[in-house]
Amino acid sequence: MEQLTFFSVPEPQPPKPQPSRKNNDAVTAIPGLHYIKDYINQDQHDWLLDRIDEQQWLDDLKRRVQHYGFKYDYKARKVNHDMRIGELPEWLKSLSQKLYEDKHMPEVADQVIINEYQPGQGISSHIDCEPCFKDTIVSLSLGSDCVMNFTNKFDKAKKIPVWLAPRSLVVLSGKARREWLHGIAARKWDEWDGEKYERQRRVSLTFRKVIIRHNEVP
Ligand SMILES: O=C(O)CCC(=O)C(=O)O
Repeated sequence: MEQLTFFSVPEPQPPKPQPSRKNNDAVTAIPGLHYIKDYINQDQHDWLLDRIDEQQWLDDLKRRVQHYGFKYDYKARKVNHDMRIGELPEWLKSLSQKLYEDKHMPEVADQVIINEYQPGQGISSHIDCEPCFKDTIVSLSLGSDCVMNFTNKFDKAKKIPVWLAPRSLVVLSGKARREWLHGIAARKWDEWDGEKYERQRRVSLTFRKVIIRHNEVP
């Protein structure tokens, strides 16, 4: 009887989400949306998160952010040559290059925003500034799973959730980028197939190519 104490009864595990089928539905319903599971491996994931956490976070929004390449002005919804920070750091440059080589972006990204979401934090539904950034926008998820909600710009009743797993990529181009808003509800859990999933800290890297109008180049 005493020996039983050496064996711990495994904690019941929360059900693991099975998102692929539903994301396949979303990918069919939203032209220009692509979801790539396991784009990076766990070591690359952990290495990236370590690099990110070595950098300075800005906390002028409700969530912490880091801007690379160009600073983006959320209030004015603009980015111009004066907002150039410089080249992407090496650890982001190689990833931008890989996204281009893997044909997820038609050009090498020159702007990256890193968002950190603690449980309870989100991002309001939006379409990324169209005059600021070229067509394809790619976001890589680290840390927690979460649900990103897509809402059709012409028919707000059309809402489609997409499950974003850590190490996955979501690619927005064409209609997915211009005709669907995307956002993450500010809450501590997500619901999927009738089950609730608690969120952990999530960090995302969003890659964009800035549009610089010629009259703005010094
Ligand atoms: O967290 C994400 O995956 C998306 C971030 C985003 O939509 C943005 O920075 O505009």
